[in-house]
Amino acid sequence: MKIFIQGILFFFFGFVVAIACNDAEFDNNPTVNAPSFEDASNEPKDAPAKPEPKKQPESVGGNVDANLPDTTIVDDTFVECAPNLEASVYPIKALLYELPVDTPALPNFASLPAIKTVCMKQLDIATRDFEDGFPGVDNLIEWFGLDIRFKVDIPADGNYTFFVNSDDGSKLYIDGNLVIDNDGQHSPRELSASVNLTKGIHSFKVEYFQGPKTQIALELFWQSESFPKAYIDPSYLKPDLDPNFTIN
Ligand SMILES: [Ca+2]
Repeated sequence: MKIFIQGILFFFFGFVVAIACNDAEFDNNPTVNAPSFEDASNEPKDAPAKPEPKKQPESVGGNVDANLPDTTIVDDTFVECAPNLEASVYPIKALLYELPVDTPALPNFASLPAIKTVCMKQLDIATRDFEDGFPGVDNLIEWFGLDIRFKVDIPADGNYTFFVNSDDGSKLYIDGNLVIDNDGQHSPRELSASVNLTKGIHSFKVEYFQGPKTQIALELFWQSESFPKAYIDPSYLKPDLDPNFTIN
């Protein structure tokens, strides 16, 4: 019996040693190969270690090449509106309308069906070609209109001058009053007007339309006795949260 047990132990021990050797050989393989690789590169021995190549993320839905740049967002002038506009960096909401070819001036937006709600960071579109269109809307780069709403937190009582540069037409309303009429089909044109405003929140509306492609422009500047002409800093821009001013 004793011999039998010794035999079993001997056999088992031999088996464990065989596996351990196998593992050791596997673990040592990279170390064994490494010197010959380094020697072949002729790098000085004291060269800093090469950084490990970045591990590629596992492909989830097909053969996506992780090295390709993300080209899905090419222009963030107009984006899908965030659920919480107050926390969004795109707080300016606009209803988008398709217009008939050869529209000569701003339409009455209330009489038209809007096709989309889009959001913007700022009215800072300097004159440029517009070829990227709107998120989720195909090939709308001319003959469209935007009814744009937002609030401005006026920092102090005073006289403010506003400037609107647009291609094509635009109108600026503050608290329901027409302040600048820059309407009509035209290349970039800047008009200005001054108004007295009290400190606090005021409602702004900018109506805009793009006539023939491809050039667009839509810039809103302000200026007061205490600061020079500039875009309205985003910290003064607030969303218009009117629940009726949206489409889904
Ligand atoms: Ca145009």
